[in-house]
Amino acid sequence: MSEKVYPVLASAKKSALIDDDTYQNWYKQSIKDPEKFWAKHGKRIDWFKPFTKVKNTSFQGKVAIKWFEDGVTNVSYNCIDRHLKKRGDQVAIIWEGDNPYLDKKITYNELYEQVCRLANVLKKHGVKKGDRVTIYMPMIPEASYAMLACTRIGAVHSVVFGGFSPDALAGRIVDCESTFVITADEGMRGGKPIPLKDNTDKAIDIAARHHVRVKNVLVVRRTGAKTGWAPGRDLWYHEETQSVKPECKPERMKAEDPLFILYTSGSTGKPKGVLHTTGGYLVYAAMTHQYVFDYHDGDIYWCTADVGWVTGHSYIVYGPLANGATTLMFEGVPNYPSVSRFWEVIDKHKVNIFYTAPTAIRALMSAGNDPVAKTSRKSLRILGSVGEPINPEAWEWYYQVVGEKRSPIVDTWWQTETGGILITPLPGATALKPGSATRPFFGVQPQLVDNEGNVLEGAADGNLCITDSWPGQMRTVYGDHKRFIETYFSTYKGKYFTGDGCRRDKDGYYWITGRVDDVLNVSGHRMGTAEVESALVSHDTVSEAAVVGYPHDLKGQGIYCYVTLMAGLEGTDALRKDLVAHVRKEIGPIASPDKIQFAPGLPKTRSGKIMRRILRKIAEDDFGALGDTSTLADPAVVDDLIANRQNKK
Ligand code: 6R9
Repeated sequence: MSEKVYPVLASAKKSALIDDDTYQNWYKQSIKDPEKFWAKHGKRIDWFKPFTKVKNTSFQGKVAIKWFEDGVTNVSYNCIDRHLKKRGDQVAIIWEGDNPYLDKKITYNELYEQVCRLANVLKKHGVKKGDRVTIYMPMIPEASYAMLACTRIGAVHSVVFGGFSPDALAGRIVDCESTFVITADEGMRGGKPIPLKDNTDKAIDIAARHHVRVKNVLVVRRTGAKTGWAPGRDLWYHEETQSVKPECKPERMKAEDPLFILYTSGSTGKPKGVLHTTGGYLVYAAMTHQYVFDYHDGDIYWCTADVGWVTGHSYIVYGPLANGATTLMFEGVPNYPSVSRFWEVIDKHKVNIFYTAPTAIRALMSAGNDPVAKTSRKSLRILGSVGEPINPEAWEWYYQVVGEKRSPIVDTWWQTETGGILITPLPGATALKPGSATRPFFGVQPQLVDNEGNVLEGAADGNLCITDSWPGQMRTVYGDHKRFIETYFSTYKGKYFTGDGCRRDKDGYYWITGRVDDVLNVSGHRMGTAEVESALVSHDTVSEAAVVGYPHDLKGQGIYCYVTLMAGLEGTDALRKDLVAHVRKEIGPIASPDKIQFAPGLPKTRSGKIMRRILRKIAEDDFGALGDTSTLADPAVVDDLIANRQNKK
């Protein structure tokens, strides 16, 4: 790993909100007296009724996490209403279409009207505080209106990424018993339409078979494509929003009232409904957005994530809008119409802060420097990275070529579960090391433990835990608190276990080394090997499947599947294609297997456990170091697996 150090840039230090002394000071305070620290920073949002209690959290026993619990507030009020006096005419959202000739600017005044109207539509159709609303949308402003409208009336949104299949959407509708869906006729990405309404129709049929009946579907007309229509159930967004008043009083919400559910993959079973609540989440999202990106009033800020992921929730919508920022929302993809698109959008809208993912950086890096060099990028001040470890080569390219050494890179480590950024540099405070997420944010106490749970001090390599709560932390798995405790607080008793491996160097910098559980990170998207396996075995021809990740130049990790067919069947290329299509249909294109190896047998222990360690090594073409195979029930299967490996170098 690179150990190069880049000192804090003088230019970044000059204007910075937080310098290194302040960081050290605040960090110490935040650990020594979290009550006092968060009592102060909890006031950064407006409360209808101020909180008097700050922190009431326990990682032991039943695990109960409460922040600012007797405070009353509303998220949409904080993201919109409180800004109107000062910045009603300021742009809140810049929308840049997939088609470079399409864009739109929405002021805070306009955002207020749109969100109020939509909130009234929800109410008109019977959506009440606490009800779950599923949002399955392209990257258009209406996606943000939908999220904010839910928060205005206290409904709990569940945003489902537009790239997910009808089956995956149905599973998420059923799990939280959502009876109202907001979608669009189609989405547009890279010039290609995505049939969101048709997918929704299919998902609703599947959900009905599981006894969850969706009452209404509100449809935004994005492309004008013809879609199915169920009269009485389906409603046009443009008609409904005109039929209601442009004002809607924000609901009084307790700090610990549920705000949203976001499904994410774990190492076992179905995706979990990560539940975030109102007050602590918003305080943490807003505070990290301000300090991590050194956000100043008037900055143009662009996060390229999709609102279907947590990064879109916290750093396109809630954090920036709570801070009264101008947030750019991009409908398209980095390479359409050309690989200069990101840099052209930066120039077009004079973007100051740019936040993207290593997978995009690597893909654009592979297109060479010319597509970057022909753009100006003079407006850029801060660069950010999120979603997976950034390899030092990609970091250097981002820093040298994209940022021309003028912009610090904040490599931000966090998770759906954490609500906001936990380990990150601060632009004016932290010397950078390419590939390291560097130091903890205020109030965050990382700890490394070995596999037996022994605490590791100083420079060490281990499993990353967090020992105490921060306001943005998830509160439970929706409908399954036991699973919450088991997943996060049982591996190492009384600690939040992140599932990530991590190294701490002699300077106390953290280097995330990737997941240590059976979760893959493919192009920054989290996926459980178990999900891909169950998609594969649901195919008629498959009797057993085991899925592992392997290093992939562009995606970070690729998906390698070992498939055992039903007796008498032969593995052909046609069947491979069929299996790939099947997984795409079951989960979505992001889960497309990269390699499929037909395996007559899988390496198992005598108790029947698949030895994934061996499968990972073979997928990496590194079978010289298979380790101990003596516990295998049938060591001969390994020879066959090696002989037929799909990643031969
Ligand atoms: C925000 C988000 C979380 C997992 C996490 C880790 C990986 C995210 C990272 C990073 C190294 C970074 N991850 N950011 N690894 N450096 N800066 O991505 O949430 O989709 O839940 O994924 O992503 O493995 O555990 P989520």
